[in-house]
Amino acid sequence: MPELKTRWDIFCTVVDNFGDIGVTWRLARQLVAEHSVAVRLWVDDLRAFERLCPEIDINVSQQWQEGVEVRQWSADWQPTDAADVVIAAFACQLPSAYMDAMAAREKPPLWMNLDYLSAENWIVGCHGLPSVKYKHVQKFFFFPGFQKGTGGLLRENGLLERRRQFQQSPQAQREFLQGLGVDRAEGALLISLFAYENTGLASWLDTLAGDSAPTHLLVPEGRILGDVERWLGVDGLAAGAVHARNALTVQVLPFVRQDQYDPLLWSCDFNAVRGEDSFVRAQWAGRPLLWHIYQQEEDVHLDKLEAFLERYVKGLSQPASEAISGLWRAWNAGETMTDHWQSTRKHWPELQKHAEAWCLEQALQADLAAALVQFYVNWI
Ligand code: TRH
Repeated sequence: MPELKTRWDIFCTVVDNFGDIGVTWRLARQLVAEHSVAVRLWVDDLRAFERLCPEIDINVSQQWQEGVEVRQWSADWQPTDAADVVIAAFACQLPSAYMDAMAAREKPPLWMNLDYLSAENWIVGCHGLPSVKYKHVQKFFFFPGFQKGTGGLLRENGLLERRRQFQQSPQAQREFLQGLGVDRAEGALLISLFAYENTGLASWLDTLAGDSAPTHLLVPEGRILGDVERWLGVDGLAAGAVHARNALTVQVLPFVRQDQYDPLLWSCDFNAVRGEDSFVRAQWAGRPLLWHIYQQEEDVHLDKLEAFLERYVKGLSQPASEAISGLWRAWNAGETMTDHWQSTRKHWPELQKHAEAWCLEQALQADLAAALVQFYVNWI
């Protein structure tokens, strides 16, 4: 008799942007590909999903993508049986009929809340703890993180090896970039820019334009384009646009599918990223990065920024640590970037080495999908 696969349900509400679906789609695929479990991914907004995975048919309520059963999570919930493992991503509220279905199972499911990523220390104490109960079904906290005792980070099998091969092959990089219409100018520093609106951008672009060395800036279509337009003094920037200002070439890219975003990060010397998933992917790229953190009420995101920086700069010399921290703080405050960028460039080789070392250190932890499966195994 074939062994019955464990069934997992992942619930995702798209609050805004792409991080919620970005994380859950990545996790769902990895669980299927590497842990042979059956996954249903319930998503309330297939339009956001379609940007990451253009094969998604937004008019279909049930479809299979890369082995994952994708279900439209509509307001009008149809009765369905509960899975063995239930993940509510980012504290989303499950349909009440589904919670009843969980409680009606002979053996209740393992129910977890997959939380937001944070480098703060308190998450170690909370990871894996019981949370609320619905009837007799216990919910658990599951915290991704950068340190031992957390749920780790999403990292597919062989990711770093694929990245290394790509970065060692100028031809693979050239072909990939050419596919996006990018012809990298000889000797230019290649930077990708994915960020929220940012008043500090103009000063950074001024600095890059006035530099003695050339920079080629790649900007996937998104929220930062308005600031780029204002700086360039043009309207209606769209994918394909290329504008040169002194030493700086700005090129707008299409928003690439999620599996193409990795090679874009791997190709660049420096990546400006945001939110959660792109932030983690830039770390796996092994290159220096700049994080635009997702803003939260009462500025609690600033504590998260500092918690990450405190961890990240360990092992850097004092001046390099101050340079990169200063750059990140200025970016997240929307302040002038000039001096911070210049100081960062002074410590470039050290920051490059450090980015690779940080990546390897993080890869020593179990990845998040494996940690979830292990949590389930320990729980049974
Ligand atoms: O889009 P984000 O800002 O997402 C979020 C959400 O706002 C969420 O509500 C919030 O809680 C979280 O941030 C912290 O940034 P993030 O997380 O990096 O997600 C972006 C996704 O888009 C990621 O999976 C990478 C992907 N992406 C592409 O697939 N193609 C692209 O061209 C780019 C630029 C990104």
